[in-house]
Amino acid sequence: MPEYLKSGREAGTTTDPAVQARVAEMLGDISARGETAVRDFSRALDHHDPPSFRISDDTINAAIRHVAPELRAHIDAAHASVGAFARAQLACLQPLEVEIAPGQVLGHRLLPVRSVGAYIPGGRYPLISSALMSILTAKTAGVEKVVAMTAPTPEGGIHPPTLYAMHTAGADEIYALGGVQALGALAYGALKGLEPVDMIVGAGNAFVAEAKRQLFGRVGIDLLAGPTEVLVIADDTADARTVAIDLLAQAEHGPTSPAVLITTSRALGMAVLEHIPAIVDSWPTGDVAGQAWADLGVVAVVDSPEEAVELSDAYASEHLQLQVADTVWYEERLRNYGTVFSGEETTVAYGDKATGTNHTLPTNGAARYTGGLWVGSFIRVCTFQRLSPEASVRVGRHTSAISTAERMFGHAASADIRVEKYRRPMINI
Ligand code: HSO
Ligand code: ZN
Repeated sequence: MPEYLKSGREAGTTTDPAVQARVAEMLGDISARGETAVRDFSRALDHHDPPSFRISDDTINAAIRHVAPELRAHIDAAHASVGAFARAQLACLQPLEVEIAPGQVLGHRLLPVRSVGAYIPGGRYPLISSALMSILTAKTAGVEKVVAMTAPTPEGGIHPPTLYAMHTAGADEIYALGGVQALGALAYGALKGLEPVDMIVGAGNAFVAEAKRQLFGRVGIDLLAGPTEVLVIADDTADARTVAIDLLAQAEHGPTSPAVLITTSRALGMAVLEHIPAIVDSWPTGDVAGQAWADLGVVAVVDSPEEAVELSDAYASEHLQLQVADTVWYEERLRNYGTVFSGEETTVAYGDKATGTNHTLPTNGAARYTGGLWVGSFIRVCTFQRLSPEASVRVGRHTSAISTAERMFGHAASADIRVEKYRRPMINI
């Protein structure tokens, strides 16, 4: 059993029924009243009711000129890394055609989703990098049309650096529209000139996540993103202050973000705890990070690296950092995580912004059954089959027998007619 130097409340995984009901009501209203309902919600919730929610090319170009060239260069560098990795991953996806038995040709084609709605979270922070993660990845996969939406700023536009990232990532249409009204507009095509999209991706608050859950089926979705999580595995070689900063960095996302340290060194665990208050006090975002840490932060001391792996796999954290001497030993054994940052040289914030891996990742234990967003998320692997007449007779006999045993008369008939038809020329030969 681990020794808990600090334990936290268990992070919530269920949606508040009040949120569920409100979202259902809003989506129902948008589906029924279209743009009028979208406008009503945008006016009431964001005080935003422009003649058009769509951002024009002139506005985009003017806004971009307000972004400092140095910041643009940093965004361009992140763009290059995200794009390069997405292209490399895309190259791993290959079409297939194989003759698995004589005359029985099977295969798959890779077909990109046609249209995608990319929701870029606004909320507490304007996440510039989220625009790259969803829009650029979709465009790299070959998605024809990406419609990007993000909540308006109090001035009624879009945070210029985020707009720059959205535009350079290849968004085909950009709208200043946030929350459930944005997701409803995307799914139902509830704005003049906007066609319903096939899939919606991107993180957001609890209302946005619930709207995606309710819209799933009508449209595809990527993941149901919950609050950001971090788990650090550290041994006695780790630097306590760096570990403390890394834990609090993700806690900065919001008061419901869990941060967990698993360590084989009690001394390191104690030292990390000692560093926390001063760091919290020195950060402008310390109130949020401090609250999340107080409520959900965990420091667990384990007896062995094996126990660290077992506990980490049970958490199945979105982000996993290894600040240990032998990172390879851990990497070979760990099974459940969204992405792993190996060694002190890298950290979650790097992946969030600029290493090039996607930062849309499984939370709430979903890493047990899925990876994060990637080019493959936008590509349908659609199978096909072709049979020679001989193969049709062979497969037809199997199909007929199985269907008959299931009492599926019609299925057997559609096999039998082929067996009958293609058997004859074979007999004649
Ligand atoms: N950690 C967040 C992503 C992010 N953080 C972007 C900062 N910027 C979810 O993976
Ligand atoms: Zn983050």
